Amino acid sequence: MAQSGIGSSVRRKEDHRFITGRGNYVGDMQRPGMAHGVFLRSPHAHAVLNGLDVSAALAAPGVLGVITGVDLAAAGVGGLPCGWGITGSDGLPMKEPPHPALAIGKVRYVGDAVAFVVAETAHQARDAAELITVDYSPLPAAVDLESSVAPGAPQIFDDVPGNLCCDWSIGDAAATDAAFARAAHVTRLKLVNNRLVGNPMEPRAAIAEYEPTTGQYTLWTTSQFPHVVRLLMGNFVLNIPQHKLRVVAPDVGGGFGVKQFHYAEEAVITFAAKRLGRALKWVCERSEGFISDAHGRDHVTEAALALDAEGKFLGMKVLTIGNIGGYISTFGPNIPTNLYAPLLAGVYTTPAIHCQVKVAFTNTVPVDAYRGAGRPEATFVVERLVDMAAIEMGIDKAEIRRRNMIARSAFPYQTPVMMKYDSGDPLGCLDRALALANWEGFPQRRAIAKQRGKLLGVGLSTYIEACGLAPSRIAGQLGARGGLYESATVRVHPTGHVTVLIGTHSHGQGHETTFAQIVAEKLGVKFEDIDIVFGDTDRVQFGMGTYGSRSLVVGGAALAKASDRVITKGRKIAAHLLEASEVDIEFSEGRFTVAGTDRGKSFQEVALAAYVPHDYPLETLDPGLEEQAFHDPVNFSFPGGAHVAEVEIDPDTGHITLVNYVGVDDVGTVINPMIVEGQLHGGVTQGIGQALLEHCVYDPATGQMLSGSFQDYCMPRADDVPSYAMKNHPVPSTDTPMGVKGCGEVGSIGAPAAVINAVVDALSDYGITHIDMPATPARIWRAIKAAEMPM
Ligand code: MCN
Repeated sequence: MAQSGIGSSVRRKEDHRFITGRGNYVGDMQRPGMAHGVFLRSPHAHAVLNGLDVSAALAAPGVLGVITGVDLAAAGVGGLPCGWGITGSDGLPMKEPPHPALAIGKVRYVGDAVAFVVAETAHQARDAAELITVDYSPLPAAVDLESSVAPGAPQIFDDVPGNLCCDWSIGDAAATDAAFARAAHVTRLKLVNNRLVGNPMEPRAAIAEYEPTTGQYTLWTTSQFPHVVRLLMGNFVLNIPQHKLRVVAPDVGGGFGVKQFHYAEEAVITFAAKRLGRALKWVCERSEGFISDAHGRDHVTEAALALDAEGKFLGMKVLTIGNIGGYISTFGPNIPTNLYAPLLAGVYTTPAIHCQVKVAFTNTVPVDAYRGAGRPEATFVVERLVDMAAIEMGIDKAEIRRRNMIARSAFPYQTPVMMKYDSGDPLGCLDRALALANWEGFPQRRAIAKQRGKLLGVGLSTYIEACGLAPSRIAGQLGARGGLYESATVRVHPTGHVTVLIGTHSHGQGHETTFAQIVAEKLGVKFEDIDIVFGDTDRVQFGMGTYGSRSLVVGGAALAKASDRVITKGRKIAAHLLEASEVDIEFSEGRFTVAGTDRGKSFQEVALAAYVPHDYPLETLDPGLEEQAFHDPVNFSFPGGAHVAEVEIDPDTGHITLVNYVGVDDVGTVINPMIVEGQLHGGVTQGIGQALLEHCVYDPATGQMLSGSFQDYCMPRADDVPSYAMKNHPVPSTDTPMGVKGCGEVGSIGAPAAVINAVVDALSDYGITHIDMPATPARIWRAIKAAEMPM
């Protein structure tokens, strides 16, 4: 069809309002009589909270009220629920201590909120918060991840011995031991997956309002899943009936996972709006976001790969400690377990894998999903191990991968760690990426760089991702406390214009464009005549939201299904109008025709007839043209690819330049190539940020965050990255309608290992075999000095 259908690089509809400053963000919104709130947060990582004296704050100018954890408990407010309960290898459920919205009895990380102060202005609220006296008795803190689960560590929760939320495992331990016993070579590696702060452009914010005459609450919040916030907050925390609670997530300026949790601030502000009888606004400051937005990654891993003499992988063993911080965030324990370990097979035929994960509490900000969530961590382990094995066994790094890759013809492929990959072409992606990177020409480039006194390194990473979260049945078996389907309604107006109501949430991914493309393609309606509505629980039926690169794979599939239902009904109406049998009606390019004739009706004529049914058989055909569909995927979606990075290092300073980056990615059928490319660029940049720049650092003794601002936490900027060359290598999914696979996270999955493998390659003359992320100039320089071997 049309130039705006599937496969065309239509310009993003939504960008007009964004680039002209007409976006509708929570922070900019005003409500009548609105007052402002700020949170007072703990300066201690771990302390007994003996009590708060709020009298001076209450007497301060403009102050309307102060809410504490004791007030919430007295009002029967519940703790924040966890959406995913995992089970340990001992068969016992994870330890799930209470997570009060405002701390009570104890604080468990720097940033744990202890009071909410409301005043006429935000400045007054901030000044008043400083007048609150909090009686803390500081305690030793468990901050360093490895020591937090070691004997003698400070106990964060009395009933969670050893700070262990769960000791979880997957895979066949005996088969893996047997594989190691017959190995010709074993490669071992210990690595850290560095802790990251999401830092979306728009900090979190919320406005809450309560209408006493109707008992209706409204919460505007920067959320990736407003319906789930309504369900979790209404049902579990505040006990508000769902029909009395409207949650709106309007334009949201980036989320990257950080906005996919139900946060304490949402519940507290909603509670306070009713109690104080005013509309209330809270806007998170950037520095506050560092200590209150859920963080990502943060693993310490020991891994081993067993190989035969030819470099064939026989088995892999992984022991990971995954940090979940001071409390369980909405999906916290699911990330270092279910979203991590089942991806440890990568794109390889490794027959035996065993992974044990110790999910650990620490006195740090809760850790949850961040772009890629678990899957970049898995890819990093696999691809670092494979590179090291190649070095140790003297096999070319591309060749060792080729020897072990799953052949295209072997799909669908069942791995030993649960996943059944439906489709893919790892070798095809690898070969194209190597060609794009001019892999063969690298030795020459390295020699030239050496003449200039520079160290050149090239790094390769393949990956496969499980996204499109998730088949409800499988998710349920893995501990999800709800299904993960998606819903869409296609509302055709009498004029043939279309409004789509969908349960996903676009906060940068361009759904207003790509979803309109799907409908344009299906119904033959002009792209401009289709609007996509999301993010409002009063307008949209239900939805699970956007994360895990699920929106197209799951939401888009629901949309395609609902569109097909519109065509089915349209066919009945057309048959009636054309006095033909329904089976003889064909639909193509926006026109219903009687097969074999030129008699037909346009989609618009049929839509009008649906609403103006003069001579309709009303007993068999309802008026109107609106259809709804829910889609529950049958499998995860498995995009994959190969990325190559080339870095240049100055051995005198450790300064590192990323000189080239290429990627060949299989995201199945592509709806909008330009948007996909943008998504890949964004993901790759975040992966590079993790590899080279970003690091959330805590003082291990005090639990104070040492990197709590952009002065100390280095986000990637345009001049840190080269122009990328990304190519699409589509292998349509066989388990997903339209053959699509997710693309929103793949870049962040492929990039870290490609970059670190390149850094290690550049430093190979020094015998350096590993460097932890971020590979900053200081770290590289120290590694060179420690190697004590001149060029
Ligand atoms: N698409 C396509 N063809 C494909 C795959 C996707 O045209 N084969 C399009 C989709 O229709 C959609 C976009 O690409 O417009 C991303 O699709 P998808 O892979 O379904 O991912 P989601 O829309 O579910 O977005 C979630 C994903 C995640 S998990 C994070 S984190 C992330 C990301 O998207 N956060 C982002 N990309 C982001 N981009 C921006 N600008 N801001 C964020 O917060």
